[in-house]
Amino acid sequence: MKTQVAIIGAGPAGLLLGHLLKAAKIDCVVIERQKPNYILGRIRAGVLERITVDLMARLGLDARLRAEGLVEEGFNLADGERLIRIDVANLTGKTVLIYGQTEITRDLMDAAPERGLTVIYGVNDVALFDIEGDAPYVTYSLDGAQQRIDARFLIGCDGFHGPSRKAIPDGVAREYERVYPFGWLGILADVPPCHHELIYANHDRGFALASMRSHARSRYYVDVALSEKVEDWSDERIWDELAVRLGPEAAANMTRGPSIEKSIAPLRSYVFEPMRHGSLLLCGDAAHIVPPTGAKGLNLAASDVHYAAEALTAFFQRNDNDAVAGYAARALARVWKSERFSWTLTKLMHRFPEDGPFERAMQVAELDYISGSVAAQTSIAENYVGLPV
Ligand code: RFL
Ligand code: PHB
Repeated sequence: MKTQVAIIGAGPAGLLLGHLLKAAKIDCVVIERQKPNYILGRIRAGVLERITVDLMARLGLDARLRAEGLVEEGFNLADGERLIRIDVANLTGKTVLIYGQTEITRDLMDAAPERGLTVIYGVNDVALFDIEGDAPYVTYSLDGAQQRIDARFLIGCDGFHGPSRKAIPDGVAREYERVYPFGWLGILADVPPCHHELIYANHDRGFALASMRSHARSRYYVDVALSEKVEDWSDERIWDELAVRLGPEAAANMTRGPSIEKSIAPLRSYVFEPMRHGSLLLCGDAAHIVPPTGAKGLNLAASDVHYAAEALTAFFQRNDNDAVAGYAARALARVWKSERFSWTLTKLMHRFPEDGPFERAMQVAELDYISGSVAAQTSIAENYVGLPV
């Protein structure tokens, strides 16, 4: 098969990019290891920045998101007893939208056939070749048969564990990584949220987050040591822990119910440079990971895809090579700022095993400062709502 752009991975990054390229009349094919139902079963992000909503609007795929998404004007930091509200709407003039990654992915998947976007699911043994030249190609097997796609560009949208990043030679690559000594145990339940806005809590017993997917579906997290097993956490144990960590006001309004999903996600900060090598561009989790504190991962994937679509459109429509050459620098400038914010919020809201009384006092002092400073709240709000693209 021959195409202009071969995209590896049909998560939000790969599907969004495929649709944007199709809209720009650029030929592309997406290949994906999993089947659609598996992808839709992965419970992940819930908070969308403007860039992500705007891209869906540009594609004309925002009808369900506008109808079902919850507009959030602020969020809260909890410190034991008190709630510190960050009034995002008043401080920045912008809002975020609660709408699950699963739903965005479903909207993009459902629209693929009618937009002529080819997505090949269930491929194995994906390998990338000749990425340093002008005629790269990707091979894979499907139902036991070996296949090959020749393209002008390959785009790695295959998440943290995919093969694309690994195709870039060690000699040109640079990795930055911080692995955190805890994970987030998440629970999804069909119960009303305990609060109409998100609450990120730093309690003596550890971190907790109250989030939601709708007025009838809640998403909660507590941080746990990496040695913990999800089987050791009954629903009741999680609800008990949430009630303590989120503070009395949230606990009083919390409705308990059976979990419909429960999993532990490890926390990591990671950046891979460069995000382009020759004819291979990386987008989303394939190039970087942020800890979920601050809800930046999916939104960074969206901004990468926006830059990549602009660069590829300039190349194919105007013979402009410079935009592709500049892709990595443009994307990384935004990536590093989101890495900084996610890391800062993670440090502020979690207990690290190595922390002593001094570090704890610094967290308390910082939360105190934030609670009394419009400048500090504005800084947090403008990062939370999404930095300019
Ligand atoms: P994905 O979603 O991992 O998709 C990559 C796709 O590539 C496929 N793939 C392959 N395909 C072919 N061949 C191979 N060899 C392949 N290997 C892999 C995979 O099957 C998959 O379909 O990456 P993408 O598209 O870059 O999207 C990134 C986001 O998924 C991720 O950043 C967010 O989910 C992170 N995240 C959050 N981000 C936010 O913006 N807001 C949030 O509120 C938020 N909450 C979260 C999160 C991530 C979490 N977990 C579990 C990691 C909460 C959690 C708990
Ligand atoms: C979620 O709703 O899953 C969620 C919300 C905010 C975060 C991370 C995850 O920072």
